[in-house]
Amino acid sequence: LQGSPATTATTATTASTARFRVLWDEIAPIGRDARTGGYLRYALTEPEQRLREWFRAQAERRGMPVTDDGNGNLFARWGDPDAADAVLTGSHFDSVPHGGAYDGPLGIVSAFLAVDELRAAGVAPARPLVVGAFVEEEGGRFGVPCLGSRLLTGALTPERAAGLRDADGVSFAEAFGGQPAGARPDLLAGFGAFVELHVEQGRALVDRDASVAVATAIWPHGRWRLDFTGEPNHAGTTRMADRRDPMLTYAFTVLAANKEARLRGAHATMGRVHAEPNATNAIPARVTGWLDARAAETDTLTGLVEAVHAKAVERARRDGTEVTLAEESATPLVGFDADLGTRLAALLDAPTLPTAAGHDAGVLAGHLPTAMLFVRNPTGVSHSPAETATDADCAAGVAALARVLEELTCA
Ligand code: HGY
Ligand code: MN
Ligand code: MN
Ligand code: MN
Repeated sequence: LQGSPATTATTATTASTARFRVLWDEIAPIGRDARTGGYLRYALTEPEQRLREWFRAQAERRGMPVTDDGNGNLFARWGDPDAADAVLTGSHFDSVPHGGAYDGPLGIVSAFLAVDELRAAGVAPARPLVVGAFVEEEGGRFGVPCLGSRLLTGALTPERAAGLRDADGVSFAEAFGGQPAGARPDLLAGFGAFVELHVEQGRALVDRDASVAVATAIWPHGRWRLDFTGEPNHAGTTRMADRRDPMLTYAFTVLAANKEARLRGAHATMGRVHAEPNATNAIPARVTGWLDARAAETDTLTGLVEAVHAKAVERARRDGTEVTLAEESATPLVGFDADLGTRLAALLDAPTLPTAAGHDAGVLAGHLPTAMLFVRNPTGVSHSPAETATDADCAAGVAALARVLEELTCA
């Protein structure tokens, strides 16, 4: 392999495992819900703001000046402020409601530790290294995933982002304190590559008995809002034959999504629902349900969503209700840079695997040579308090990231 001599290892040591634990313990308590053990780290709320302050302190501790892109994304830089081919690494702080500890933060903690490993090995990068933290990757507060990276790349307009509202009706602009800047091609032009380290959200690395893998692709995926409208009425006095109950149509649609996904070898769930007026003794006026659908190929995904919509409309006719479908966000198949992925898999002697999870790397892949590293998750569970990773595997992830960053900043 051309490139720099290997001065950083790609495996964990007792010392690097201990270093990981020390830094991890600084953020582990932030936003953790005592009842469920899951995390409530919604974008721009108090816990996530504390993590952003932690980010600034880490950068400060390493003499890395921090800038933001005017969209809520933070960047800490090691190296020449004017060089135009910086290597970016990082991830996100925000979580889904009661999500796991590692999804997002692991990529940021590992990035700072990788900087430490490079410096300890005396590596002097030929091009700058930037650690990034992207805002609202989960879409858990404002509903659009990868909001920060989509704003940065222009995939989402500042106007649409500004108007997005959370469950309390607070807009992104109000939470952010103004209109986001939107696309920053000037900033993007300064990056030569992006590498995101992320906890694996499945069991592939457990099955392969490996600590780290290199990603090959992200499945096409998206989220669609379905609005079911019926006739509000009394739960007791209304005859069954006279009811126009949108909850019935919604329930049928949930089952249809599951069935149509299984028929296609695709994935779908409707994990979020809102009923109005949401009263035990009232037939709802309206039920809003969100479909999360994903498939290995785009046309399979399109076929799945169309089939679910058609089944919902057909059932609505029977129930005397109405249903509309609106796409809230959709990500086409992301094929990571194959040459880069092959090169890194060989460098790390690591397996490669696709993922059905979305990431900021999936957004940036359309603008920069992009790669992802996955770290083994013994439960394979994610978006749940059961998500986990061992300190030794996390330290192995740091070593792998440091080796990759050395390769990309020195080669
Ligand atoms: O939803 C996803 O796939 C990602 O974890 N945000
Ligand atoms: Mn996630
Ligand atoms: Mn994530
Ligand atoms: Mn009454």
